[in-house]
Amino acid sequence: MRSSTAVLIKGFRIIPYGNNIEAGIDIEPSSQNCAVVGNTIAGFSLGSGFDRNFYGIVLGGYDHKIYENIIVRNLYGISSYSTCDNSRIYHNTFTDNTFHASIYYLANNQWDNGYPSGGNHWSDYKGTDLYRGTVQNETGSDGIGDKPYIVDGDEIDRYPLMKPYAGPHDIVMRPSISKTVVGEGLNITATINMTIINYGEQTETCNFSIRIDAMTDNQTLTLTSRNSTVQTYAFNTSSLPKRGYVVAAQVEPVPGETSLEDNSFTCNITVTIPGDVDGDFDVDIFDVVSICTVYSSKKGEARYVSNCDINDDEKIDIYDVVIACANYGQKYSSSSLFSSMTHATEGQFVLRSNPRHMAKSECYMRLEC
Ligand SMILES: [Ca+2]
Ligand SMILES: [Ca+2]
Ligand SMILES: [Ca+2]
Ligand SMILES: [Ca+2]
Repeated sequence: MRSSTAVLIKGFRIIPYGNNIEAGIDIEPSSQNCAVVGNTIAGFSLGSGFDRNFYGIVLGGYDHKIYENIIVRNLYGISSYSTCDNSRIYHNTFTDNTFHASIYYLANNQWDNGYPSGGNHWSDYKGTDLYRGTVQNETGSDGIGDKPYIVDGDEIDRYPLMKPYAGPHDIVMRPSISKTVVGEGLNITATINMTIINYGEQTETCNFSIRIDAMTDNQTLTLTSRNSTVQTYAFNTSSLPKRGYVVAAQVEPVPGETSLEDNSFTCNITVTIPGDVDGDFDVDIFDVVSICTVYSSKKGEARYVSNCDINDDEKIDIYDVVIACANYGQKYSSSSLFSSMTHATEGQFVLRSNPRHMAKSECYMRLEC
């Protein structure tokens, strides 16, 4: 765009066509007050041997708004002319660019839309999200990284998004389970934390439900924008026989929500032979190697793997190895989960469970061949 004022570029998929296309969108320094909204700008990084965008967007001039674009697989996601000031760039997704941004060192732009609206999603952002608020010092997740993202030089996104922007209504559930493999008879309680976060920009009321084996719980939650709550459950396994116990949780979508992949969660907590840290119902060399790989680590350290902490004392040491070695070679056949296998009709087998191992709701399953 050259000498353009108040031009809107919206909803395009922009890809290179021909060799050495320099930019997906080029806003020259003589332009002002334009908007680039909701486009996908997909180039190819250098070295691909095909058509390529060197730059997804080249930004120049003043007072533009660049938002809700997906900028992917370019050499530079966004670059700038030496005249490039007072534009606002937010709610974009930058992913798989060789360099996300290269901005003139004297440029002065805003790389977020303030709080709680937020900034951009950068695929190489490494920060965590434990805090909320305008200076990210209040306890609780909010979907915004706790530390700013350095765009280039002193151009900074103060509120980088933890996931690609998904519209003004988005509820996210983050699960955390203290152990998913537990030794039978070890009197261990798994802690299940489900963090439900309102990534959206309005107050939302949502229905949360969870099933942990036979236990169910339902909650109606009201969360203001960028606020979260943690639902905590304890699952004591001490008297439970060997098998998998289902944990299934979901948050019903709120009106207008489109990003649903993070609204539900399912996993198993497996009760098994003590020492079977990979949960495949045997204690073999793979389990011992898994423990040895993280040997001497403690809870809170990056190397610590809670399933390898067999006695659940928050450290992986000789006592865990001893438990595994004491049970080395033991196997628990999956067939013993079932009391009988009967031929029902041609092409079907009915497996009837041993009630000692299966919940009532899972008393049989049918395989159709
Ligand atoms: Ca945060
Ligand atoms: Ca969602
Ligand atoms: Ca195993
Ligand atoms: Ca231990």
